Amino acid sequence: IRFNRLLLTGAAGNLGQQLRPRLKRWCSTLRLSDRADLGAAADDEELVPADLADAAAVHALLEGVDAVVHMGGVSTEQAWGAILDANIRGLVHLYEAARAHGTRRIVFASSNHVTGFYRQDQVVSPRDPVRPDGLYGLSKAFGENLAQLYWDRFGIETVSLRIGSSFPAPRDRRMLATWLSYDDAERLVAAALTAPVVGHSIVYGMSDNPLTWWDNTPARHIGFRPQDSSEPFRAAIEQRQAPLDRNDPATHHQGGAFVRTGPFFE
Ligand code: 15L
Repeated sequence: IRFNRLLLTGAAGNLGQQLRPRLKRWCSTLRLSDRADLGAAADDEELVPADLADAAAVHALLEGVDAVVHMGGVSTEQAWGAILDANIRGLVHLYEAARAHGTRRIVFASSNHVTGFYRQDQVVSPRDPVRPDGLYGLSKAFGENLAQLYWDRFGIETVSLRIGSSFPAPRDRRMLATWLSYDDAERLVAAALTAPVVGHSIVYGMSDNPLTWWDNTPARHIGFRPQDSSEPFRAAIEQRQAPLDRNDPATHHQGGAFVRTGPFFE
């Protein structure tokens, strides 16, 4: 499938920067957006800076867009005001603009923190109840529910990606389970964009790691086949990282330190 115009939000972010050159093969024009600086436009790129909290700006952003890869928004536990603006208001603005402009599909960067309060001795599937580990995870659960509503009422398709930890390499023991390589992140987004029928589907984003807390079998129809693994990094991480503190809730829960991080409503 080839889109005429594909929008990548959060294009200046960690994953957005990785996806920017990799999404070009799926579209004639790649529209890039962020609040932060996007550099210069390459061939077949359009730069449209926008703040997700600005409804009019987001409305204009979606004009002429066939599909969206929504990496924009707050990506860590932060003050409630920032989460409210970008991840709650911003998502409503995005879906309303998609409805107004007839956008067909949105690939939504959700997060494993939607289910971060499950324990590390539980295997969770996209069908299990959510269990956010903070306001950030809660905002991503809202996003998934919003996506479901816009599919049920308006026929806009979404794949919600519950991304694990997408970095150049796993950084600690937890990421041996949650790591998603950049190449696998590209495979995940490509599968979510091109799977023929998705309605609203939820899929966990992790590489082919030997140890996993997530069961993606309900999302097999998306056709995501990770090819990388955290295994080659295991020995070095186990040697480097101090033994885990059994009294720390971060040791027991899938969300790791997110279960005890953040200003909350202060
Ligand atoms: C996330 O949702 C964050 O965006 C990312 O920065 C990582 O912290 C990741 O989760 C994780 O769980 O490791």
